[in-house]
Amino acid sequence: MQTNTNFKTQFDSLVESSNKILIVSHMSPDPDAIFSVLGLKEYFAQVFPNKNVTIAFSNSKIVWHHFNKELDQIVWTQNIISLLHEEDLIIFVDGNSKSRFTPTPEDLDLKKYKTICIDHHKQEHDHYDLELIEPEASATCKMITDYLFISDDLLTKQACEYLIRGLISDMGFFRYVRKNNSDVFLTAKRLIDVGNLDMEYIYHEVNVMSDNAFKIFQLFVAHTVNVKINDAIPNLTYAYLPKHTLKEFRDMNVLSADIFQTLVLRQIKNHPWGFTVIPKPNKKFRISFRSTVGAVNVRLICEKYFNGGGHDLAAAGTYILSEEEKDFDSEDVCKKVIELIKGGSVEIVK
Ligand SMILES: [Mn+2]
Repeated sequence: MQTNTNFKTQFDSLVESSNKILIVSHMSPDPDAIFSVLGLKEYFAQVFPNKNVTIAFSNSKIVWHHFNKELDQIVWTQNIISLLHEEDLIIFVDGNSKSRFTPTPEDLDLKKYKTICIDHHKQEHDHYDLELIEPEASATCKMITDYLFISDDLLTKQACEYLIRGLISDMGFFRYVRKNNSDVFLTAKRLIDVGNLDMEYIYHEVNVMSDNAFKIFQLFVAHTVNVKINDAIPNLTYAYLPKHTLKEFRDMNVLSADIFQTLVLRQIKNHPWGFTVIPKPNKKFRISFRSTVGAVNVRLICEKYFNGGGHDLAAAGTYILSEEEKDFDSEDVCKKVIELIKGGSVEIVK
């Protein structure tokens, strides 16, 4: 097992011996992915202010009303591999298999670089020179706080603000806390105390909706369906945005989907899990699941059918229309998802 100082020492010495560093996180980034890289950026500003560091995602730019300035400092590219020239160190965060970071994992030869991975996902992982992979950890932001920001002097207010947002997002504002991960409160306490943070403000800011986001939220509610599949599978709720909303709202729908998932999915009595479907460009749909203990393991579903992944209780992936499905709208995709779930076997989360 890694001790905190031990990991930091190894991390720092790999960084020290590198000239050009690339920090990447997973495609379809969630708040833990975004704030992990921003947290690392703060760490570098404190400890390695002169290192040449690039932060990038293989993803189109995310729209996030509060953090647009920060998001502009990130390189948003089709494929992070196109950025690799003189880089000698790659740091992977919030994912541990290279297929999470690039659409062409076969083109990324990890042996050509020094590599570090900090992550808390469960699946089979690739190998890195320095690995900190703890499936029980609540969030990558928590690991970065505990293992790198080991002294309070390193924790700027800015770092605390970033890291707490990633941490509470993966913890569903602490709804996922159980005996095995309740130490998340200790990390949260440190971030709140050192950063002098106010949770009420952060809760408001994370869940606040612009006029357009609220319109999307209303559309989700208008297209919500409760389903009973069969006796072996707990009832679920699904909701979708019709295809025509893509032009109108662009990237905003992901943000509203998040809020809808938090406020509605799993909150309808006897429907302990569910998913949302939103249209993306190029005949793609983003499928995002939420579940609860006693309901279905949604990570396995996303890995098996939707080329995605995540956690047992919160996971996402993509559905791409085949030639004969080219006229499908989001509702047809929802029915397809139900069909796949019905046809396969599901695992219940204990
Ligand atoms: Mn995470």
